[in-house]
Amino acid sequence: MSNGIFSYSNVGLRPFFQQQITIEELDNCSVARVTGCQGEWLTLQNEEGSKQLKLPGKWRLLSHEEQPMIGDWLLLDSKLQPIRLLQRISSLSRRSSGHGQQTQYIAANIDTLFIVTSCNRDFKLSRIERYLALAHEGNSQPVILLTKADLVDDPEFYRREVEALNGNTLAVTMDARSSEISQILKPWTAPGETVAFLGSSGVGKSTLINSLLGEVVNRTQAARAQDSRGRHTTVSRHMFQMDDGAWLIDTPGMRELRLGENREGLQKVFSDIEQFASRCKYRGCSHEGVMGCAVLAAIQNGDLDKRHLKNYLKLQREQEYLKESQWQQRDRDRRFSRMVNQVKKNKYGHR
Ligand SMILES: Nc1nc2c(ncn2[C@@H]2O[C@H](COP(=O)(O)OP(=O)(O)O)[C@@H](O)[C@H]2O)c(=O)[nH]1
Ligand SMILES: [Mg+2]
Ligand SMILES: [Zn+2]
Repeated sequence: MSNGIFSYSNVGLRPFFQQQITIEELDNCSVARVTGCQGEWLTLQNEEGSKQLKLPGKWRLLSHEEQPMIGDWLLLDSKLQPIRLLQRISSLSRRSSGHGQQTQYIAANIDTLFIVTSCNRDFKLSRIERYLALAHEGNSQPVILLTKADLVDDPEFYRREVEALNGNTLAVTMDARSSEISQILKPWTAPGETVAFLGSSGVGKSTLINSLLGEVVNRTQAARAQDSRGRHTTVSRHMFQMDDGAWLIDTPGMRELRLGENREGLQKVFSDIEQFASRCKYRGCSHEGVMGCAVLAAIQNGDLDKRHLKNYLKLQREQEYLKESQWQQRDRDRRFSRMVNQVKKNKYGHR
């Protein structure tokens, strides 16, 4: 810690987490925040400072979700070996692209998700809605940071556009290089707060983080490497603490951010549509034919925006496709294990 004083509230150990530790554990164990992940190596921060820990092998057998990610709280025994993760208050994940449909976990226990987009080419309401759904899906509070306000004539136009989206989203315009960034972002960066930055590459995430940390850091860039199958994986991820302030998490450049399984995100961002939909004549209405469709009627009356509906249907289809492919995957797994059992039974076991 930069000020030499470590207090759990300073690093974000809220009552929500404290309550998960038994009195007995309080006596014998300690808690540390996972501030870095690099393959099987974790960087942990506790009252004694920062240390590296190699994750014991049995942890590697757990699902991705059950393994530590940055932002997690880890309970350690007296020998500083990990006992268990504390239940997360939020997590940020996305589905990776391609056939695998694997969920990729980005960070845990994020209080505020800064969705960064610039007031120019990058600005797309439908993308912002997707990010908003992602934030709600993971249970963090989104705030839209509109950078490069210095490069457009009317930055307020962009702010109004965002704030007119369903759900009263908060948006702030800024020049990410300005010396006032710490002041502008202060409402979300009090001690113990954890914030993450999400957005396309080039929109100013690193510039913002550098401004907040008060130094030029290159360390926000996640190192990339290839795993044994030649796929790109991010091997290194870190969070950084501002002087006496919040934890900052940069997210690796993500071209594609697809929603996970959880429908809550969509429900929040598109609650207006879902409200109209409950009045459609037919249950399971696709809102694509006019027969008794209250959603299309709302569009006709100007109560709903066409783009908004189009985006909703698109994101919904994506999510349905995910469910289907997971079901197919499970089905395949089942058939495979039946086959294996059969082979074992017939004693043709060894290959
Ligand atoms: N004029 C202007 N340039 C900016 C602003 N924010 C970022 N930049 C520039 O845009 C480029 C990309 O910024 P960077 O922080 O690396 O984006 P990142 O990929 O999101 O981390 C850099 O050259 C920044 O100086 C801004 O608000 N105004
Ligand atoms: Mg960057
Ligand atoms: Zn309908």
